[in-house]
Amino acid sequence: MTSMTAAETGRPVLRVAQVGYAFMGAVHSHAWRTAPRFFDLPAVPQLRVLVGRDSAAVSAAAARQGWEEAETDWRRVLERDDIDLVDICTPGDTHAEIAIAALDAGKHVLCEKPLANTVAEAEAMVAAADRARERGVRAMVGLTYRRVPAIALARRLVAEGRIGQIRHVRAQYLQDWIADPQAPMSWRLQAERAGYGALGDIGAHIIDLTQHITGELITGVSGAMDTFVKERPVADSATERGQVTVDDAAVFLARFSGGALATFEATRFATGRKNAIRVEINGSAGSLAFDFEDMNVLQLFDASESPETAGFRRILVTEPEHPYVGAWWPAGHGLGYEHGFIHQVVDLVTAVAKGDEPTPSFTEGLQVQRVMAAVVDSASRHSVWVGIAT
Ligand code: SOE
Repeated sequence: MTSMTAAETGRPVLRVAQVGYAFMGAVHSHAWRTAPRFFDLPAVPQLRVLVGRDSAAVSAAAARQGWEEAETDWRRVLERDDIDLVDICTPGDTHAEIAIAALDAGKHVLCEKPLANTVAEAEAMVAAADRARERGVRAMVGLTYRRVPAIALARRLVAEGRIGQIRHVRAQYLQDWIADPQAPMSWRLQAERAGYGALGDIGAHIIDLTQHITGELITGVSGAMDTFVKERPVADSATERGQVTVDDAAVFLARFSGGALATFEATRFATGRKNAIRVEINGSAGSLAFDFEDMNVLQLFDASESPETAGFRRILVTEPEHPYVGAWWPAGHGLGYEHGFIHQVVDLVTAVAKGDEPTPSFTEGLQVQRVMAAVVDSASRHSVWVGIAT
């Protein structure tokens, strides 16, 4: 499958290069391909080049995922005049290097989360994004779940004051894919590649989501972390074992800038939970609850209703009035994991074409990084309270 051409659409094109083609790369490729087919975009993405280190594998992935060309060196892509945007879907250890070089080369950047592996790297990326902005070049971090319609609706309801002043935020991101001690090593379990474990891979999402929904920032944390299985088999080897150097689970208490008290839990050891992103927010006038395992639903409790009939209402977030939903299927037919990534492309392309600042910005990605670093700091000092400048 090839990308739509400018002639087909009569619109400007946005020529994309994507680095990485595994799980995240495949989801991003699908989003780049699909967004212009359902949304009326001001510019049409063209899937120009897919980049990966293994020549045969990247060529096969390019053909499968709909890219015009394959390339083994991202640096060569930055030298090309026919690339407008670089999408980074690699492990965290390469984010800073690729993103800074791409921005300095005048390419817009979309970078997967977490923004970087350290606060220092994230700060350097923000500085590059600031330099680039002066030349009209945009940067965005891929905290994708913001674009799940039920989450976007939750943010809208909070902003409208529907649940009043926020008292509690309760957030969990629960997976179980390494609960089995025999699950093999992967880059996600190595600090030098991934930075953090559950905290960075999935905790980053709930830090971002809760701040996004409430419109408030986390001002301090007290955390605890553990690595339950410290050594794992190396895939394709009968004898070799590798050291797990990241956290398997992270929990923390937090305070929000509006005064809410919060609890967070990120783990890959919640047996039976596959991708349960659960957020509950209790306000003075009501509550909201979301679980990604039932992602087309948002629960709303309105405290002003008569106690006789009040209760959590299950809102099926599939009406055309709901954020992003109008572009899709008739009411009740539901969206899936991949749609958040498509909506991310829609918002990014729209911002780039209009010259607006896309969100979440690298600055927002840096703030998430600071919260994670504070959790690690606190955990390493036996859960001491660590403040975060807002
Ligand atoms: C793996 O744990 C992972 O793919 C995360 O890296 C993603 O960000 C999340 O969307 C699903 O889980």
